[in-house]
Amino acid sequence: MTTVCISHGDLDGITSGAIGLLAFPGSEFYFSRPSKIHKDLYRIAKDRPESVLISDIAVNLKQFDNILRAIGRFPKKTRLIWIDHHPISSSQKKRLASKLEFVHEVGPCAAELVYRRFHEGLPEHALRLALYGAIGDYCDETPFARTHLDNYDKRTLYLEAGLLVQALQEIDYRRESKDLLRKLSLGIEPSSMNDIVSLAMKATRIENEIFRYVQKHARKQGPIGYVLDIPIGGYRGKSAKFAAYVTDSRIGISARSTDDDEIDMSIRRRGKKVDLNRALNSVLADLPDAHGGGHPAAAGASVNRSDFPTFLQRLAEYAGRS
Ligand SMILES: [Mn+2]
Repeated sequence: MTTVCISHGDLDGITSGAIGLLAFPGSEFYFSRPSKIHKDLYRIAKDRPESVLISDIAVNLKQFDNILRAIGRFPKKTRLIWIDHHPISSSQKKRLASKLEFVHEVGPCAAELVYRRFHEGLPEHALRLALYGAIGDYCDETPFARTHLDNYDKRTLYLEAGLLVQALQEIDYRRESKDLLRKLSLGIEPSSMNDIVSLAMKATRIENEIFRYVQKHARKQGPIGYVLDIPIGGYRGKSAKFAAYVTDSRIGISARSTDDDEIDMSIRRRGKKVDLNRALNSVLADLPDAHGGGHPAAAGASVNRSDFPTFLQRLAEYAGRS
């Protein structure tokens, strides 16, 4: 019988997954994401695992029924735990909680929630991993994070977490991230991983170039600053933030044209006025083939290329009202 941990590929996903491995030693580990978690669950159900821990995967509204069906495929005695911090409606939360152990809170990062759920018996370095996750997801102002950051020298923890945040910009998410996750669960510090340190330095130099690129190329529409097709993969969240700053806007977007004529966006806010997740729910509702969502401060969306101007205009109007 096996236990399985499933998590997301960003820093909060990796650290929450690494804490999961400490809580369920010897687990299989898989990366997933909201758009494919139902398929992964179908596949994993066939192995009839003893327990499954899912962390940092948002519950996808559009796949909700498929997710419930996939959960129904597991044997009765499989222990299913889903720990997440992305916004979800209370009715969906209730329905999910009737099928499995659903640990959910908006505010803390997933790594904090996984740590708090299993903290008894976890080694000391699990707590550091929870703090790296919190820093990675900008969730470092919760009572838990504040208290524990204060127990160490928080400047050192920001350095360690910063190395991970930066290196992840340059890492192939499936293979190398899995290695990284295993090392973190063993308690190896990022500053002791030579490959991570040099990737982090490389990523930081690239980031500085990107800042200058965005300074030159960002455009402004009302309260939105956006940049289209930065000439490098990744760095989307960062370039979105830069686009807001250099155009003195409340919302920043880094947009990328895809091969199938869509515009794929990372969206960040500047200041705390606009709830991006809510804004997208409202703005995307009647745009054909459009989808997106995320957190109040960080989100993603995708629209048909021809709808991009309409999208910008509606989002600008929404931001103007909030
Ligand atoms: Mn997260």
